[in-house]
Formats: sequence, structure tokens, C-alpha cells
Amino acid sequence: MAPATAQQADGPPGMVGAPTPWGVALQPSGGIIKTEINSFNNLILWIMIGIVAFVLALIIYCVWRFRESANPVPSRTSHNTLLEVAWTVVPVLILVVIAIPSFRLIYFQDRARDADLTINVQGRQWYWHYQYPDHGNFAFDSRPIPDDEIGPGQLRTLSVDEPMVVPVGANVRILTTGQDVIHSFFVPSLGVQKYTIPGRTLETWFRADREGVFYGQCNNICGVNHWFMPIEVRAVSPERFEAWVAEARQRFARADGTPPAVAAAPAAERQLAETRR
Ligand SMILES: [Cu+2]
Repeated sequence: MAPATAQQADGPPGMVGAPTPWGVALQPSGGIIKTEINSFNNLILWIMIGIVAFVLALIIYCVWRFRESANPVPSRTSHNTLLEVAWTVVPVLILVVIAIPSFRLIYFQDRARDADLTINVQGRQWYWHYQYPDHGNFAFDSRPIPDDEIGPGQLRTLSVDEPMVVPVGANVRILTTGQDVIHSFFVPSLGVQKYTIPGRTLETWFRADREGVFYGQCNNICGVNHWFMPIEVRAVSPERFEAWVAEARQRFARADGTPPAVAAAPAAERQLAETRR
């Protein structure tokens, strides 16, 4: 399936990773982990189709072949060693075929081996709090756009006031914590999901392989305003990312509470004027 594209009101055209009406398949891939998930999903799908077709054919055959009129005296067979060994060994082999790529994928998702940057993600009742420790340690909150303020290119209950911005092609290490209860950082089109648990730090990672906007939501029921925790990840070119960082360092206080950092250089300011919404 071709990824959806849309002209963003405040950015270049790019992929939009979001749910679609009547969408039944997994969301299209915006990055390498999701690509791996989709191909694993396809493998499982074909195995399932094979098993379902085989069992269905057996049932239809047995119903027809052993119906009362064709088979008035039932068999009294109590066991068949060959058959029993076969129906034990064959499922084991199928499970091994599934397990090998499954474990490979789990370990691939588990942690970033060559992270280009780290973002700390904290789930809070009820909004997201992001910190950029590698870029001046600024921190900010992210909340949804109210229904009556939704602009062109924005999605209701998905678009946020301050998206997480990442450079395209970069391995982004995500460290999650929860401030109050368990939340879950979940962006389907990037293939990333991690619980945010108070008192713990969990690691995961993602990489956006194309520019675009990737939407997600907290997917762990966390209280009355659980719906109020959409996630918007913007993957932009490295140049735009640097401009955004320069601006963010001015606008946002640091994670340790100290006020916004250094003034941006004039060049960054100019770049910024083009980048801002
Ligand atoms: Cu939550």
C-alpha cells in the first residue's frame, strides 16, 4: 500500500502516518522497524492462511466422507502412532519457523545500538513531556489541539501544539519514564511502543526513513483524560532539525529548571523564519 501524503500547512509534503477510515491493514511504514514488523506480519499471515485452509479442507472431507449414509459403521480406531507423531512434530516445526524471525525482531526493536540522539519521554496525566539531553537539555510539554482550533493539515485528537521533532534517517534512542501512572508511548507507523513506568527507565528506539508526520497515542488506559495524550513525531531534514533545535533552546526552559539557554545565531534565526509555522 502506498503511504498517504498530504501537503502540510506548515511544512513540506511528506508521509502522514495516521489511521485512515476503514483501514484494516497495519499502517504503512515510515521507518525501518515498521518495515520489519510489516514483513513479519506478512509471513505470519501466509502461515495462518495455509493452516486455516488445511484444517478447513480436512473438516469438509471428514464431514463428507464419514457421513452416516456413506459410513454406517463407525471406526473404532483408538490410536495411530505415525499420525500422532506427525501432528506433534509438524506444529513444533511451524512454531520454530515463526519463533526465529520473531525473536530476531524483538531484539532488533529492543535498544538502539548506534543512537544518533536521545530523547527522554515522560508520560504524565495527561500530556507528554519531552527532553532533548543531547541538544542543550531543553524540555517541553506536548498537548492536543482543541477541536475548534484544528487547522489545515491537522488531525483531530492527533495533532499537538508542540510535536517531537527528529532528523530523518537518525537512530533516535527513546528513554521512557512515567511521572504518575503507567502510560505508553506508541507510534504505529514508526513501529515503536514502550510503556512509561513511574520509577523506571525503559529504552527503545526508532528511525524515520522518510520525512513526514507520524501520529500515535498513549495506548495504555491511564485515567479519565487518556484520550488527551496524542503523539506527533515530525521527521525533518537535518538542516531543519538544527534550526528547530536553535529555536527550541530559546523558547523552552531546560529540563533541570534553568531558563532558556543561549540566543540563537542570526543565521539560525533566518532559517527558523522559514521553518516556523
Ligand atoms: Cu497515558
